[in-house]
Amino acid sequence: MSQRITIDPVTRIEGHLRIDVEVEGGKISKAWSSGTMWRGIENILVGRDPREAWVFAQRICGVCTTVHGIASVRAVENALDLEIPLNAQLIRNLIVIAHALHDHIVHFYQLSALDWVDVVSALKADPAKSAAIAQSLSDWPGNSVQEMKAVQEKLKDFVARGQLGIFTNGYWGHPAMRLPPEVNLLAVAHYLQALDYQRRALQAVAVLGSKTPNIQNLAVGGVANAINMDAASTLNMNRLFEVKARLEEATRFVQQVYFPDVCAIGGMYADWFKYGAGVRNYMSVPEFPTDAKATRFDAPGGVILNGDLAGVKPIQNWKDPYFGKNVTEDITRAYYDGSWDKHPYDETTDPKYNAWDPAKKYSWVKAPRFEGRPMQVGPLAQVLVAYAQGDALTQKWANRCLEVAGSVAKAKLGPAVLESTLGRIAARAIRAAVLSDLAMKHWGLLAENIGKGDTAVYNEPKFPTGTIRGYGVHEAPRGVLSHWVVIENGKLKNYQAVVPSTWNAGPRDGKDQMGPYEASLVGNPVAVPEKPLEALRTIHSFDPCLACAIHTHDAEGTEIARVKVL
Ligand code: NFE
Ligand code: MG
Repeated sequence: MSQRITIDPVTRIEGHLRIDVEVEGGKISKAWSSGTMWRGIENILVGRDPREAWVFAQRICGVCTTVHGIASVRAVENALDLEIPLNAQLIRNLIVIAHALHDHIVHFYQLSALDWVDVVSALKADPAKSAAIAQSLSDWPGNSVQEMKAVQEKLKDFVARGQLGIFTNGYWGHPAMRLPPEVNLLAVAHYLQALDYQRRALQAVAVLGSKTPNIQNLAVGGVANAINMDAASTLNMNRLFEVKARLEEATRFVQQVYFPDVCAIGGMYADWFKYGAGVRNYMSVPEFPTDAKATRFDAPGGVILNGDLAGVKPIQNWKDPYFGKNVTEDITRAYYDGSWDKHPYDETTDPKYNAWDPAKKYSWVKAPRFEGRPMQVGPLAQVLVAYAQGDALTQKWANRCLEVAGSVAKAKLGPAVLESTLGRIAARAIRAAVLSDLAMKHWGLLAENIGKGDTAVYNEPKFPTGTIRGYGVHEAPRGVLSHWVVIENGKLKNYQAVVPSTWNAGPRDGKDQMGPYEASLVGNPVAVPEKPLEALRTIHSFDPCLACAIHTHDAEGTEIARVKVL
């Protein structure tokens, strides 16, 4: 007999997501992913000046604010064929890297680790053993016996006062939780330290962007950071070194804590390399240009179909028609007026809500397609596409992680195991480690270019009469982001954002092809239907951001179990 479970809302994510699954014989047989809110920022942009679009677009999300600003200015620059100065590229790159380091640290510790780490079990740990395990993984100074003891005391105190706070509703003691108490304690210690180090990465964003969230320094044509080494209120030596110091702190945390934790804990849950692959088409776009014209990139883009790494097809640059021509969005199963699959330039966004109905329309998220196919985007796609193209940094960190996980699991692990729930989490740590190396490189490129006396940051845009079109791509923390603009006589006529969580969280399409969340859930085990921890593991591995994906409705269904979870 099959059993229906509705998880609504899915929490420890940004926004409102509902997941429905059918469980048969302890395994998920069917799944539906529904975004349950609609905001309409694309429609707000129509009629506006393209130079100010980024300020509004950045408000699409409170988590990845910067990325929508970046994609927006790149879209307008693409439509104008406007080159920006090298300093502007590099300052944008540094903001993007710093923001992503913060985002990845938060994803693992705050948003997904507690699906694997049992906080309550940490009370039983021997702090000396925890410290010894932590010290065997890296020489991070926060791995001392005193640190582990202090964290355990803090936890004991919470529990004694009946105040587990944000930890209250976790699935503690669930049979799928399998770490020894000592590993749980070290992970809780790092959870608390992560709160501090993610903040340091964001401080670098704030120095370059004037504030965060929602940076202020972007412009169509470049950035608004005046560069003058001799002035107090500009980007000067002090501020450059402030950025460097914060990036170094975040880098240390990523390389000495986040990366080793994920790879070692991954090895202890190695069976989760078997579940959650789902859609095995992957896409990423090139990122981190190292020249003003954006012809060379430090992270490659490309497409992999059906998990065929050897057949990877590159996306060369931000104007490559292979990407620009082949993206569509399908609304057959989404709450918009009509039933079509259209290129973003030709799309409309006409909200039309019907009751949640898995046989018809059931989500506010549109279903993006590439050459008609669902695509998985995100760190896993970034890592596989880069690995398959021989990217040295990605290969270095991916191989290191697979070695650590393999030695803990006592198995030989190749990159193919990354196509899984656990692989998605590992890929994020691998990507973060790659970014941490790139942080120093791009800081050096900026310092060197300024050292040559180049202070240019802006080229003024000029809008022609008539119609122009363009798209801006960005490899955001959750994957491929693209903004598409149609500009008529200097005003926005159409604005479409096709966002990472839209690619991954989207519903079925006109051909009934499932989206990545849905496909990845099918086959997952569920030990206790009232506590569907395993489904959450897979969904959280994508780090859903529904504010991004849909740019409040709550449907009532008939179900056996309806659960709210931490
Ligand atoms: Ni709101 Fe974002 C975008 C998504 S960054 S978090 O764009 O999805 O990954
Ligand atoms: Mg959109």
